[in-house]
Amino acid sequence: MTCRDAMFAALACGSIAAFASVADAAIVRVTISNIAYAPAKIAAHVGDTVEWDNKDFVVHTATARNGAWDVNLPAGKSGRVLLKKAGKIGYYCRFHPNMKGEIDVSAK
Ligand SMILES: [Cu+2]
Repeated sequence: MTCRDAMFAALACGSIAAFASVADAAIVRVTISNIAYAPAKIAAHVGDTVEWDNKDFVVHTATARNGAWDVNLPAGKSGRVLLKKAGKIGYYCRFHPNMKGEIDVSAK
């Protein structure tokens, strides 16, 4: 039984924190509505995935200013990126440059 299983089974696991940092990559969700990212600023860890959920009726993107990724987000669709490096990454929408977001990626 893994530590994670034990947490669900018994609500107690002494090493859950250490275990979680290795195995439990999170999905950090950002909603897009009314031509804006919400929340605009998020914090995440290396190995986490960011998922943008486009609730608007127009296409958006999440385009990293450093060129690391460019996620196309058709109307009503979602898209993901895996965070591979620590550091602050600013991003924007190629179609609506006023749409701005930031991800503060910390090491594990
Ligand atoms: Cu857009």
